Amino acid sequence: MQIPAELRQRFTRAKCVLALTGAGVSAESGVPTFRGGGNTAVWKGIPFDVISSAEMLERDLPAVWEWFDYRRNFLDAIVPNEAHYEIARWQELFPELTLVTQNIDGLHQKAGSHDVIELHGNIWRARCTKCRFFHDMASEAKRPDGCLECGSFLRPDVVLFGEMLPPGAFELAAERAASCELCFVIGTSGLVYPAAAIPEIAKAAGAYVCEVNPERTPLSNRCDEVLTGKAGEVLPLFRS
Ligand code: BJW
Repeated sequence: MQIPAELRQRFTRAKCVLALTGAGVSAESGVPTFRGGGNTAVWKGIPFDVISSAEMLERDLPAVWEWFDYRRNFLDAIVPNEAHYEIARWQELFPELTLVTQNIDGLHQKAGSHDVIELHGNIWRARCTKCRFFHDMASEAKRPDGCLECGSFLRPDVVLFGEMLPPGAFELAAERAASCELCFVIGTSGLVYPAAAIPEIAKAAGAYVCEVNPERTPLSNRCDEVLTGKAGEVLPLFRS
């Protein structure tokens, strides 16, 4: 594949770029996506949109923890791939780069990206259900049993279906989307809102929007360019 001339020219000249990433960017690291390949992730017979929901948290917090503990253990051995590293390099390339991710795995940060806007939280943090105190679990072998501040129940600091996004996260991403020249949509099915509105906001404000995905998505038709392929293979092509 070759990067089309117009996109390459825009990439070379751009000063203000935004990238929205989703589960597909971590796929080449071995992290399963939620909906890829015609399948939907299932945990012990429970579809992920049921186990990862506000309703389930209310009904069965230990089951939700079991699902997230399993995933943290799995992610512990996972390392970033070329796509994460390439996006991290873009920080040096563009005067302004905003990285907005729906991923909770922390792999962008592991690859060196900073100031990442995490729309759906981070699996390596817990937060108190009462006082909202945050607990970093990345450096701890064992998850604390209760809040170290007030003793109340802890929950994963991730955004489940039916929950609000972290205060200010979407607003900041939307503001950056409205002022970027070039917007990349990488490895997301574009089905989950409000995250999927980010490229729409960028497009409406005049940005050139480029999707990178092996499959077409509901966003594809509204993009100026669709690069069909894996992020870890496509993104390095911008360097050659
Ligand atoms: C590759 C690749 C490779 C493979 N390279 N690519 C408007 C309309 C209808 C419904 C709603 C709406 N607005 C809000 C809603 C409700 C809901 C929603 O959007 N539902 C839709 C599914 C219909 N949204 C919410 O509930 C959100 N909250 C909210 O709106 O609050 C206000 C509110 C409150 C109360 C009531 C109503 C509204 C919160 C959404 C939170 C999503 N959380 C999850 C789980 C996080 C925790 C966990 O991990 O368990 O976040 S869901 C899951 O989907 C996860 C992801 O971040 C998110 C997006 O998925 P993503 O990243 O796109 O992954 P996939 O698997 O879908 O796609 C992978 C893609 O990669 C595919 O396209 C592949 O082809 C591609 N790929 N290999 C590049 N190598």
